[in-house]
Amino acid sequence: MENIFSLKGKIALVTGASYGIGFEIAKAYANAGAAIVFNDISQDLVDKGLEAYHAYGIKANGYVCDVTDETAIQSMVAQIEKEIGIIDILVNNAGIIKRSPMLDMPADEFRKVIDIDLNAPFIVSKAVLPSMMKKGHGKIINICSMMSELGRETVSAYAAAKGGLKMLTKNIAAEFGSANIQCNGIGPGYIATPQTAPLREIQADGSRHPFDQFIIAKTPAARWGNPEDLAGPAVFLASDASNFVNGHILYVDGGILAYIGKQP
Ligand code: NAP
Ligand code: GCO
Repeated sequence: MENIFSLKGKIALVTGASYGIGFEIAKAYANAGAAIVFNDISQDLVDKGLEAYHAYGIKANGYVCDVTDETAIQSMVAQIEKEIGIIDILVNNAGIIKRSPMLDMPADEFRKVIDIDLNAPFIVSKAVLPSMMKKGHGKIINICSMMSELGRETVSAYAAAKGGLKMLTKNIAAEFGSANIQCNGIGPGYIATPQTAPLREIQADGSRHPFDQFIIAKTPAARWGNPEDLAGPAVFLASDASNFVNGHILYVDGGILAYIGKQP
């Protein structure tokens, strides 16, 4: 059984993986035997990421690349293929969120979230698919969200993007399944990373942030997730153990989607 979860001999590209969820997924892949390649938006972040991987004894390869820039992504993938090898596993992790009431959100902010959270996974997937097809196998894992299924005030752009990413996942599965390429999603619940730090800030009176308390009440596990909680599901979807799983969004949410919420 252990072998079917092994990533030995595989090359994994995780976008936006200098820290946060992407970093933990890449770390799990390295521990499962994969060679790690990641990108981030600045050299400073890539250097910080390389140091962080090194601290865990992982020799990662980092590239500065904005995932929304198709030309830059195409040349980064060509460079990776030349320097390291063909990408077997792609995790479209890079993402941002803008929290604002819809009526206060300028259209260009909405577009920026869609660009990074939805257009970029299309761009990066398109860059890696041709070589995966030539090689006869591949894994694409898109990092979706609770907002792939649910709406909430102030996250209109993010929910639209993550809902679209769910359907892009199903479409890549449909279009490339016959080439032995599996495309699935991971839908994390509320995870403690820099992206959600504003929702967990301790209040002036020392109490927990109201949203923090809300999430605890909405989560059967009665806790925020940690990036490490995503490691096992991510390894499963990148490994031979999931070769007949395609177009599936695996929610790793402590039970939020199954639960009406704790009665007041
Ligand atoms: P994070 O801490 O904000 O990390 C996001 C990463 O993506 C950062 O390294 C960021 O770099 C990078 N990035 C942003 N825009 C980029 C671009 N244009 N090109 C390249 N890299 C870019 O977020 P996270 O919490 O780890 O989330 C990672 C993914 O999980 C995101 O897709 C997020 O939507 C999703 N997710 C998060 C949660 C959660 O509760 N945290 C739950 C569900 C889904 P910079 O620092 O330069 O921006
Ligand atoms: C928010 C949070 C969420 C999480 C995640 C939940 O403001 O509601 O940032 O969107 O990031 O996507 O799955």
